[in-house]
Amino acid sequence: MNSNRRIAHLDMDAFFASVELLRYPELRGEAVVVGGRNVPAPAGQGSGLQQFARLRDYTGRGVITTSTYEARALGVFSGMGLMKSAQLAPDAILLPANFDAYRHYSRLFKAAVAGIVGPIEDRGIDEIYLDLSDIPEESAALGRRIKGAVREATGLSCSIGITPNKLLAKIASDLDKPDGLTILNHADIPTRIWPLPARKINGIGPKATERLSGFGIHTIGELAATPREFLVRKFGITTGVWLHRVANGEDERPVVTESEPKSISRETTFERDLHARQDRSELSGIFTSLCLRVADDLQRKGYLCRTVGIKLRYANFQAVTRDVTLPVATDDAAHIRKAAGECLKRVPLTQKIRLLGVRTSGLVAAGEMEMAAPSLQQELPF
Ligand code: DCP
Ligand code: MG
Repeated sequence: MNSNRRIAHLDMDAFFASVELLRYPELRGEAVVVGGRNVPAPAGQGSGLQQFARLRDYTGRGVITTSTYEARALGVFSGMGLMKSAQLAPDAILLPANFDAYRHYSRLFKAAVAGIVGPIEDRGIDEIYLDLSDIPEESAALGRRIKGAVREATGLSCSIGITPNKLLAKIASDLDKPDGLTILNHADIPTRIWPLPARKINGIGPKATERLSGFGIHTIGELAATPREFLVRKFGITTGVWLHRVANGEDERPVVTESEPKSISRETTFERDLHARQDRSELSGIFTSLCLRVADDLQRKGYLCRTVGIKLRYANFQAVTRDVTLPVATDDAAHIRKAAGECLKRVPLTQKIRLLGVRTSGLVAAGEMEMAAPSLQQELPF
């Protein structure tokens, strides 16, 4: 075990709500909730607080995406139904979600941190892991510098945990929210980690929490004090051993920093060789589904492609590829299907085929395209 690792977890504070406050600074200090569907956008700047919808005005089945700490003090949190939360905080201000803006600020804070520590592990829109092991600077000073860079780049606050591993870092970043910086070592586990409820461990969900509490295990400390053999008997070898390890603050997972992909592709080898004419409809269905899956991969990873290509392997194992460059970058399955279809027209189809693939390249981050498009730029950033 490498006991010299220094891993940080950084999580933005009330992220979506805090981004909204950049746009509407007059809402600072107010209980504000983001969420719902079809929530009207406020009328515009300069018309005072009257322009904002209140939670009590909402009817529908929408839920809270996030809330400011002032709203949380009234008992309204992520995931609660809006109408139910209106009973607790009728005067809280309700804003619709604005995902383009959240993605924009997400990119900004990640770039600011990467500027200090190098590659990061991206864990979603508002959290990252960092491996600080090779940086000589002392933890508190480095943590403050990272927080400063995030604030300078975005105007937003975040909370950071710096500990020997990812498991503890994730717990630590949450201990002093908002605007927290929590530095823990193995020696701090009994006092800082063991008193916490078991569900604070990333991976112990509601089901496991309930089962554990059935055995009288509520805190991480109680879990650590439970014999490993007991946990293995009740949860099976993998989970039992894992529960015992995490309760003792052990976690060896590396911080995984990946570079940008160059291409995104899907391919499939058929169960039997197919012929372009006799098996036309079957091939066409497979082809379309490959395009759908590639489009889905692009959308999930947040890229648009400029080039679409196909790969074919014939029954005799000979392979051919063709590609086409699009006038406008896309992540749309129908556009990809059309371009890939054009490629298909340019390959000989007399032989049977054993493999078909669809590949997209010339990738651009979807957000960067939005920023570049003049019509959208006016809406971004605030
Ligand atoms: N989010 C969501 N649905 C949820 C929880 C969160 O859409 N059930 C979104 C809104 C949050 C963002 O993800 O702003 C980040 O989630 P966090 O759990 O980190 O919550 P916050 O950043 O809002 O608050 P905190 O200060 O507790 O991190
Ligand atoms: Mg957060």
